[in-house]
Amino acid sequence: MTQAAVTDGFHLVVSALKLNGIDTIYGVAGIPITDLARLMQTEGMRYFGFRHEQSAGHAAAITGYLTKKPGICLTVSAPGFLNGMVALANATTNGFPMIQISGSSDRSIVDLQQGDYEELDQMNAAKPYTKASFRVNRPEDIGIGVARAIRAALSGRPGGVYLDLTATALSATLEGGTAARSLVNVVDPAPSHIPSRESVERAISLLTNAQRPLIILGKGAAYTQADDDIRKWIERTGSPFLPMSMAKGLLPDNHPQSAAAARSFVLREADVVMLLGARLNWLLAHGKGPQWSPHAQFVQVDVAPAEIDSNRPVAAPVVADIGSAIRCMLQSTAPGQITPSAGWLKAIAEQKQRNIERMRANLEANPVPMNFSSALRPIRDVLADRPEVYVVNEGANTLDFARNIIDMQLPRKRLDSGTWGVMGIGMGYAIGAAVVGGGNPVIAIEGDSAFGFSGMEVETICRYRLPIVITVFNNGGIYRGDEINRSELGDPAPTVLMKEARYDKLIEAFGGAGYHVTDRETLRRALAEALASGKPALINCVIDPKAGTESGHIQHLNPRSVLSKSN
Ligand code: ADP
Ligand code: TPW
Ligand code: MG
Repeated sequence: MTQAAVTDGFHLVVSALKLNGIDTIYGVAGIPITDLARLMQTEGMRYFGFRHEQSAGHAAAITGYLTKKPGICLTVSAPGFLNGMVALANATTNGFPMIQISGSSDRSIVDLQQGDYEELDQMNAAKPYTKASFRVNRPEDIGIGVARAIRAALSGRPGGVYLDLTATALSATLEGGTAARSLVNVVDPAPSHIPSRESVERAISLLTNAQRPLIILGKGAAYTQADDDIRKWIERTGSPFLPMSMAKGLLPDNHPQSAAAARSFVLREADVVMLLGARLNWLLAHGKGPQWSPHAQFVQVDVAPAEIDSNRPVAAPVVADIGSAIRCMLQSTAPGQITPSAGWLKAIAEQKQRNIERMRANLEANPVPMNFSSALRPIRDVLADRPEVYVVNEGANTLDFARNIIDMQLPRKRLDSGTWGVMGIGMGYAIGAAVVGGGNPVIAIEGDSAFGFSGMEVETICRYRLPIVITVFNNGGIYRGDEINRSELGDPAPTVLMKEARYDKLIEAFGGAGYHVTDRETLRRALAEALASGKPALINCVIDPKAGTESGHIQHLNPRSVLSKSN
């Protein structure tokens, strides 16, 4: 920083962030951080003002995932802070590096609960949802506070960090020399974790003896950005691989070793499974039956030691960062050393073929009104020639179908509801990807319910003129649009939304391009035109209200009353 005779907390925050290479901020302005947002702009940072802190937070989280630098969300006190917390907690759950910075009210009043404006003990409220939670009370601690937040967000398993800045610290002044000396340039915030030699040898020996190996790629592997080595490793082992949803594209979905089209078969039959940056959580049925063989043995590469044995015993843990682990494994494995049995590869190929045929039939069908497959068909075709486009995806049926139908060709292009299956990430992720995604366009494939959680951010998208095309899969409801009200009163049923809703009109209110489509040819043209324009657009896709299933593909997690009339 230039050494003025005197500076203040606002300037120190900006200098501390810039010193550490952070130049993009998402937030909502208000007391006490309005001037901080202004100053960020003055000082050459990009500040994106949102309509709701949750979306700003989601934009920050996905920025962290895509750039391996903590994404920053800036909020006001109490309610603004809490609005951002869902995104911060979601970042922690998904392992995305993010820092939420919130201004806070006068501590002497807050701590005695004397009823200050927006009073809340934010630092303690944030603790259960974050990797770390800090409060800066004095301007001379801003440098170290920012440094601690960056290191906590990035090291080990990345996650969310909360940094509380009191109004007092922000406005307090400090002598220029003291201020400059208080700043901290964080050195090597995510140091490599080299695996032990024994752990690598144990893993290789298990894989070498496998007949039916399987490699599962998770978003930890995508986050690592060791794309070339991961590809080399998969090809060297000749092993079938399954990408978890956000790891799609790490190797292209049409790679011959992809077993995605034979997913349940390979989970059930594999004898040695290597988990690369994927947790054995609900998304993998906890590694247990009936989806998994009780005899399968696991290799797990993860930077978080406590993740090992979380759901099932792991025979060969490799605690390391994935980049280092894969490099070591490549060095210690000769080509041809790990070879799946021919029978295994043949069985997978046959299974894939059968499933691909079935899917092809669904994609060829052209029902009126459109269903999920037929509406995704033109999107899939358009994206096949545009691998650089980011795909944001949320909903239930809209999520399940799009995950299966839309092929990804490049790493980290698919951004979705993730570990929690959360609704509301849509516009935040889309904006974050548009901002830090190298100028590539974004398509958000949204259920109509899912879109509603962050829909007001279309104004933000239009205000910043971002190249985002939103497709709303409008089936008039959560899961389905045809549920009937079972009461005597005339209220709509719990899962029903307005069938006739014209989401396209919403974006027109802000100068964006709206399209209303009821068939797949019009959808194809609308999407091609919208993507080519590079301007904000929203395509309202009318989908058959009867097309979906309740809870999508996770119906088994949805408890139903055995007594109520509703069954
Ligand atoms: P998915 O949902 O795609 O299955 P998860 O979020 O469940 O993926 O798992 C990601 C795992 O990757 C986490 O356990 C996390 O600790 C791990 N991870 C994240 N970054 C790295 C890294 N650089 N090296 C090793 N493991 C990592
Ligand atoms: C924050 C529960 C899971 S999926 C979903 C909800 C409300 C919406 C499904 O309807 P949509 O998709 O988007 O129209 P489709 O194609 O099936 O019709 N609140 C939060 N997160 C979750 N997951 C829910 C509620 C839910
Ligand atoms: Mg819907």
